[in-house]
Amino acid sequence: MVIHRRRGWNSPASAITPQDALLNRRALMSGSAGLLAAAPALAQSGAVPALPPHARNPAFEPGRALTAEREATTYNNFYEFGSHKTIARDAARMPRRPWTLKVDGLVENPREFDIDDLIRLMPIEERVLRLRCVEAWAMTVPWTGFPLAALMNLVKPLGSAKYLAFQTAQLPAVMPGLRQSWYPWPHMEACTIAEAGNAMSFMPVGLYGQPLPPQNGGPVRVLFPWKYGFKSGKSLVRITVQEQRPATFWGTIQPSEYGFWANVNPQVAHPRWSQATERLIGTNERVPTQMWNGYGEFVASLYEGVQGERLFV
Ligand SMILES: Nc1nc2c(c(=O)[nH]1)N[C@H]1C(S)=C(S)[C@@H](COP(=O)(O)O)O[C@H]1N2
Ligand SMILES: [Mo]
Repeated sequence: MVIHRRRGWNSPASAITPQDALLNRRALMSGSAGLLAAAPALAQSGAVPALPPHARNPAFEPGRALTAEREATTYNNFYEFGSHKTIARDAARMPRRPWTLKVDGLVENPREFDIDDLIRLMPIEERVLRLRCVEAWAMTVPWTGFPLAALMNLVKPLGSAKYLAFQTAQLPAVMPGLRQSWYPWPHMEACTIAEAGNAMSFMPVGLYGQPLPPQNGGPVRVLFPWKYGFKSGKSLVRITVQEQRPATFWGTIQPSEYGFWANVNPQVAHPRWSQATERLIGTNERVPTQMWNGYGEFVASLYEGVQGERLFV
């Protein structure tokens, strides 16, 4: 940070874009120490770097047309910004750099990752996936990210670990929804250690080839494509590995309607509406909802031993 205050170039500070600052630093310093030191300048400026090159994983063919990018990025649920769908403009005020994700609790290697370090460390790929909201709308979009299992392999859960708790950022200066004090902030969601190890559990950092927009949970969220959308917590700052089942946001507000498992099942109605079909945002076409949101071949075996639990609420 010291170098930031040095007058290494002639233009006034206000005229220096992050890219200029980076290039000037590279000119000023030689060797890898200089290049490494350049990274915090980008972070400090709030600029979000482009995603690294990555390939689409062909294992997840959606069997549906892509939702228009504009629809997927302007019709959102993100209660921190308000309990309506048009939060994108407010969410744009949320700074996505610098950003850290802490992983702690029952792990061998607890760590606080700078988001860009994490992206460098993880195997990044694109997956085109369906997302089914419990409100019976759905979208199909290309997410860039990494398997949650890859992150778990790095921190190494202990033998006593049973659950993961996902905590969303609380930024009162930009999140008007936090003033609705009857909600149990911060937004928490959870999964089991077995679910975290499943290949479908994904950590998106991008959407449509771009860094994940704030309204969709940038810079990093979790995504369980076979569960109702509310399980997929946005803008995460902390993942805690623990032995007890974590309390969750919707499970605390209305446990009879939003259970811990929340796996998609068209035959199990929400207490107030049917789950048999879903509306595709953008086209408003109505299509049948699929068991496990169509991902049964990957995830159904996770639940074979689970007895006496409401798996589909
Ligand atoms: N922190 C947080 N995460 C959240 C929510 C929220 O209100 N706050 N809404 C959930 C719900 S109900 C859905 S359907 C999805 C919507 O994700 P999308 O806006 O990217 O489509 O985000 C989920 N994650
Ligand atoms: Mo949802």
